[in-house]
Amino acid sequence: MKPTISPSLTVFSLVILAAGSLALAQIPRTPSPAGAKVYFIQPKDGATVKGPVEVVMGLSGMGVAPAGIDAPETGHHHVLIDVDKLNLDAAVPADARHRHFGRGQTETRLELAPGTHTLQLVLGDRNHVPHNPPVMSPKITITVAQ
Ligand SMILES: [Cu+2]
Repeated sequence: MKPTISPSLTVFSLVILAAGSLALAQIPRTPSPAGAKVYFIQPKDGATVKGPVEVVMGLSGMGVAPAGIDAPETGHHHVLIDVDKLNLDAAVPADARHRHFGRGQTETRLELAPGTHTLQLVLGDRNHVPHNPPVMSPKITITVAQ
């Protein structure tokens, strides 16, 4: 009898291959609409402020939704403090320099050490992953007075 490859083994191999390539694939990013923008209403770029720093976050062209909510063209704010480079293909880290506002907050007060700091806003989808294209503010520089 001629040896044949069992069909179930072939299907099994294909499933393994598919699972392997899925693991290698990047986390899917949620599309953002053209023209969407996040920006600082407060503080202003170049401002010297007293701590705690009052931050007011603005968003246009999209809506604010809490993390975990699957609604089109929405996201939640993140403030990046003194962060040079963010990996756009992963969830925003959660630490002292990457602050999440996953309840949909648009205002906060930041306790920052006296001196110069950069702040940047990035919107994240329900999984905290930046949209595609990313909705990020320009980086602003502030000085926190003693
Ligand atoms: Cu988040």
